Amino acid sequence: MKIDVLTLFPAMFAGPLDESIIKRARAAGLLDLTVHNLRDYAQDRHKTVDDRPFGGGPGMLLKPEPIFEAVEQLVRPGTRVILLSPAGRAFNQAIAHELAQADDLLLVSGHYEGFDERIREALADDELSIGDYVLTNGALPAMVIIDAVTRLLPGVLGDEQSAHDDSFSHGLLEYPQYTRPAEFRGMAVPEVLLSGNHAEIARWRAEQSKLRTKERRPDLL
Ligand code: 9D3
Repeated sequence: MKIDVLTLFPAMFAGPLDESIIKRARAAGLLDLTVHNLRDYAQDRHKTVDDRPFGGGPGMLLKPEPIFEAVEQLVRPGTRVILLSPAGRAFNQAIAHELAQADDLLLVSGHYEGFDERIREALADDELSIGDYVLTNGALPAMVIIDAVTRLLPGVLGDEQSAHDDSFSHGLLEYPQYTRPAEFRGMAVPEVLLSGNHAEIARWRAEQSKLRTKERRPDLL
């Protein structure tokens, strides 16, 4: 998959996407990621990318010309153009699966008070938020989405981890897990896990998952 990112903060992307599984996916050619500086597409000698809202109000808006120029240069047939903003629909695992089916993604990171509405209307296939909290810009959300989508691409995770993932993500939180030692600073591992009774263990885990989900994330039930 090809992912292009359009951002005012390209330097933020160095680091997080050069580690671990994403690094491997890129090295293997499974993810082809390019980060573009929105300012490079500005049309005037001051490299202006934002302006004040008509009608007044606080803050600045990303102006249309640089984003139209960039998107028109970067899209190919089959590219899904996604705006990142606090006003987007809430990103989740189902959307990650959906995006993993696309040929190409172009993620457009927001900033300031938002986008001129014509950017949404004319260019965006979708608009996503990663949750209900206020960040300074859309760069971290872009990285979150890239991470969640990349690990779903065929060949990125080993078979073991993929299968593990499928069997555990039944929409419940994970049950408590323990490794050695069986007793640590007076804290014992639950007896059932040492019993070797796999039916009992499965029953215990299912029950713990449900209890934990009811306690912490009743919205999932
Ligand atoms: C109208 C007041 N603010 C909305 C809550 C304006 C605003 C604040 C912060 C507009 C943009 C931003 C920067 N954040 C993002 O661009 C962003 C974001 C976020 O802040 N939280 C969760 N997901 C996302 S995706 C992009």
